[in-house]
Amino acid sequence: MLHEPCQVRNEAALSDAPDASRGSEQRRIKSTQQDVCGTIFRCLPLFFPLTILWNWNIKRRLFAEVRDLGIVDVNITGRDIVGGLAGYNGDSSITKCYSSGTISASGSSDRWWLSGGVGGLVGLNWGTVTDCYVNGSVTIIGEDKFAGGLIGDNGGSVTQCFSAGSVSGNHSVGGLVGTNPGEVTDCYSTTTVNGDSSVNGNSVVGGLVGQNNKWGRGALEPAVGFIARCYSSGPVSGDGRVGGLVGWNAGIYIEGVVSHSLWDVLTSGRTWSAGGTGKTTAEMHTGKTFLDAGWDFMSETTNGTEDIWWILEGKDYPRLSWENAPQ
Ligand SMILES: [Ca+2]
Repeated sequence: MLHEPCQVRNEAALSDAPDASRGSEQRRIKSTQQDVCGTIFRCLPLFFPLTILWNWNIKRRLFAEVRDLGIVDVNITGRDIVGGLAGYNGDSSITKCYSSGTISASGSSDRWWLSGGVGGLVGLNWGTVTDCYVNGSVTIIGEDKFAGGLIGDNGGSVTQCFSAGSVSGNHSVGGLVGTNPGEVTDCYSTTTVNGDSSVNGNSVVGGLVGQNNKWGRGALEPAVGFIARCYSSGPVSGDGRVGGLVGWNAGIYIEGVVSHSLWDVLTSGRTWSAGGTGKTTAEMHTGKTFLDAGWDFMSETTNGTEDIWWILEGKDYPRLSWENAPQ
C-alpha cells in the first residue's frame, strides 16, 4: 500500500526563506505537523576539523527523527551543502519522507571543506534514510561536487529508497547518490544523469552512484563504500568516468564494494560501469534476473521473508514493496 505522509509546502512550512549567502540554517517546521515532524537541520557551517568533532562527539546529542513528511514543490537555490528536506543530517533518521521540486547550488573550490553535497532529499547524510523518495531536479552550477537525486554525499545508510527526475553536476554525480562512502542497499534510480565536464575537465557520473569508495566519513569512523541489491535505468551522460551504475569505484582512495546490483544497458546508453552487471531492458523486466542475484521478492521465501521487492513481470522494473505493491 502506498504510504501517504503529511505534506508540507516549502514556502509555508519553513520559518523563513533559505538564506543562500549564510549557507547555514537550523529551523523548525511551523505547521500542525511540528510535533510529528521534528527538527530539520540545514547546512551547518562547520569548518572541516570541527566536522569530524561533530561527527565523533556532539552529533548524538542532537538526534532527531523526521518521519512521514513530504516536502513538495521545493525551489531552493543555495551553495555547498543543500537538500530538499535537510542540508545536513548528522546522525538522525529520516523515514518515509519525500520531496519534489527544484534544487540548485553553486559554490567555489576555494572553500573546499564545504565543497558540495547537494541532494533532492539530503545534501550531506551521516544518518539513516529509509523508505524515502525524490522526484525532482537537482543541479550544481560551478565547482561544487557531489550531486545526487536523493543524497549528495552519503556517509550513512540509505535503505529501500528511490529517485526519479534529473541530476546535473560536474564531479561525482549520481542518480541516487553523488558520492558514497556509506551504505546503499535495496534502492533504485530512474533519474536522468548528466555530468558537465567543462568545469573540471573530467566528470564522474553514474546512473545510481557517481563515486563509491572508502573515504570521507571522518577519521574515527571507518568508511564503507558499499552498494548492494540496487539498480538504475536512467540515461547517463558525461565525459570521463561515466558508468551505467557507478562512475568510479575507487577514486584515489580504497575501492568500494558493489554487489548483486544491475543496470539497464539500453536505457542508460552505457555498456560499461565501475561496478554492477549490465542487462537488457527485457532482462530488467524479468523477475528471474533479480531472483538469481538473491533479491528478496514478495513472491518467494528462498531469498528472504522481508519481501522488499515486487515486479510486474515482463512490463516493468522491480519496485519496492512499500510502493503500490499488489496485495
Ligand atoms: Ca521473499
